[in-house]
Parts: sequence; structure tokens; C-alpha cells
Amino acid sequence: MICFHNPQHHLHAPQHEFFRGERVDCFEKPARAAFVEQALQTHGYVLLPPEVDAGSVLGKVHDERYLRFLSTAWQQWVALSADNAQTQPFPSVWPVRTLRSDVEPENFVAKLGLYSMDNGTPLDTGTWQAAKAGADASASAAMRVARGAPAAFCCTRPPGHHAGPDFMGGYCFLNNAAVAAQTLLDQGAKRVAILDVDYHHGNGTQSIFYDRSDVLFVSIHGDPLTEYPFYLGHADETGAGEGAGYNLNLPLRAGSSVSAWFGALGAACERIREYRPDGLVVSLGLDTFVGDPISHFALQTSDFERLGASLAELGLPTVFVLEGGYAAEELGLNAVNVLRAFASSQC
Ligand code: OKP
Ligand code: ZN
Repeated sequence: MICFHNPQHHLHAPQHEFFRGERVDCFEKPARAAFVEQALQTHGYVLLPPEVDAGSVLGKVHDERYLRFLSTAWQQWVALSADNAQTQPFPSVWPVRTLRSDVEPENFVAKLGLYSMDNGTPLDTGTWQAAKAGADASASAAMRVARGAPAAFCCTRPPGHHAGPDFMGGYCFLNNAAVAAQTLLDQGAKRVAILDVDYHHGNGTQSIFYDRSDVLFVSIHGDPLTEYPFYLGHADETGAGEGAGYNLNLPLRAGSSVSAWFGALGAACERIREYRPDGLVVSLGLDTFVGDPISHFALQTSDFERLGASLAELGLPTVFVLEGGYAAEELGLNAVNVLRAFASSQC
């Protein structure tokens, strides 16, 4: 399988995040991608650098105002004080209900709140460079599939599926899966399905495509009643306007069994088949793994082979995009297991 990686991912390496009020080391760290790259190479995969500029596609899935902010945020932060180069900015105020989000404030932290859904998504010196190179890698994988490759994998971090049209959150800045789906459409696909198997609901991806019928979004995730991102991902969110009927959420309670998870996968695949897409994008989060430190499903390393084989049965040109997964050392084999089982079952 063709694999793209993100040669700039390490430029996003924030020091800490907040967990239960305390500063803790970031779960979303450079070692994650390093372990996946290493496992891919061990299994004979070649890692290609990005070969497509995602710039124009990014403008179709994110708001211009947000992209302008994100691409200059670090410079804005450091311009406030030279000491800021050693300090991570965090938002502390948000335009919740009744407050205005149409006027961009001049205050930097207020802007950060406007464009963030949480305070768990720290910015670093090279966040924009890393996120942009990841979007380029995702567009590159989609372009290869659009040109006839049966499948491609984009090995990148930071992840993307929580990033919405105009906000970052959940360690995500640019929505790599949305970039891949939009790339397939721009290259001639009429319908694209996105299947998000990350433990956390892909609220950003859902929101980007919620009122569109050319992208079907299907997600299996921890029930947002108790799990991040809390405010989206319920079963009654089925799409709006043109997009009515083209969004399927399959929430499972935290602690659900492996057989319940594969039951949901069966329902997801059935809906995707019914949609008859020209291509599939898989938001490949691996935090459904039993050993994940922040998630509560129980997939074993061998279950990822079963996932890969089930996806292959759909018989669709497929772009895999890495999302979450925080048991860093196990991430490599879990990812490789999906890809190898997919490739060996694909007919
Ligand atoms: C990103 B992805 C709170 C820790 C939880 C949100 C989890 C984001 C998961 N400080 N942060 O979907 O794997
Ligand atoms: Zn996740």
C-alpha cells in the first residue's frame, strides 16, 4: 500500500496539556508518528513525502478567517512578548450561546477562544507547518487513490477529525480526513463515504459535511454523554437540509465489548454499501485499543486485522488517515495490522 508521511510532524511538540486541573505531558506526542513510521518500515512499506499542496482544498473545508488565524497564530503570540516563545498559549474564554462569534476580537487569547473548542489543544512554534504538511500528505494519499491506486495511507499527526470549519480542538487543527474526501470529489468522485473509527466522535468532520449529500459521514465512538467531545456525536444527528440522511452516528457506551464494536462496524458498512460511494476515507483512530490510556474500548492488536479485512470487503478505493491512538508503542503494529489485512483481503 502507498504510504505518505508527514516529515514536519515533529515541529508540533507542545510540552503539556491540562488533565483534571493539572499540567500533564501531552498524550498527542511526536513518538506516536515515529512508532507508526518505524512499524511501517519494518514491514517493508516505503514512506513518501507529500506531493500535493492542499492549500486550495483547505479553503473548501475550513473558513478563510480561521486559516488566516491559524497560519499566523504563533507569530501573533510571540509578537506580544519575546518570552512567549517559551510559553504555550491556551484559550480561557469562549463565545458560548448569546455571545458573538462574527466579530474577531483583537486580543490574542480572545481570538484563540473564538477559534477553539477546548483548552486541550496547545499551539507550538511549528503547529501550522506540521498541520499543513499533514494536510498535504492527506491530499497526496487521496490524489493517488483518485488516480487509480486501490488504497493509500496517510501517516500523520497532529490528528484532524475534531477540527471543524472554523475551530481547532481535541489535538486537531486541520481536518485531514475532510481534505482527503474533498480531494476525491474534486478529482471526479460523485459520492464519498467517511468512516470514522476513532474512539472519539469526529465532530469536526461531521460539521464540515453535515448539510451535504455528496459526503456520507459514519462514526463509531464512545457515547458523548460521558466521552469527549461531549457536545456532538449522538444517534439523532442524521444530517440537515441537502445532507438529511447522510450522517450516521453509532455511539457505544464507554466499556463496550469488542463484539458490540464489531456489531456497530457491521451497521456502518451496511450504510456505506447502501450509499454506493465512489471512494472511502477512513479516519483511522487506534484509540479503541484496550491499552489506550484515555479511552475505554477493548480492541486487541489482532482485532485490528479483523477491522482491515472488514473494510476490504467494501471493495472501495480507500484512503486511510491516521487520527488518535495514545498507546504510542503499540500504535505501529495496530496500524500495520489494519493495512496489511486490508491489502491481503482486497480483491
Ligand atoms: C483526540 B482524538 C483532557 C484530555 C482529553 C481530548 C481528547 C482528544 C482526542 N485534557 N482531551 O480523537 O484521538
Ligand atoms: Zn480519539
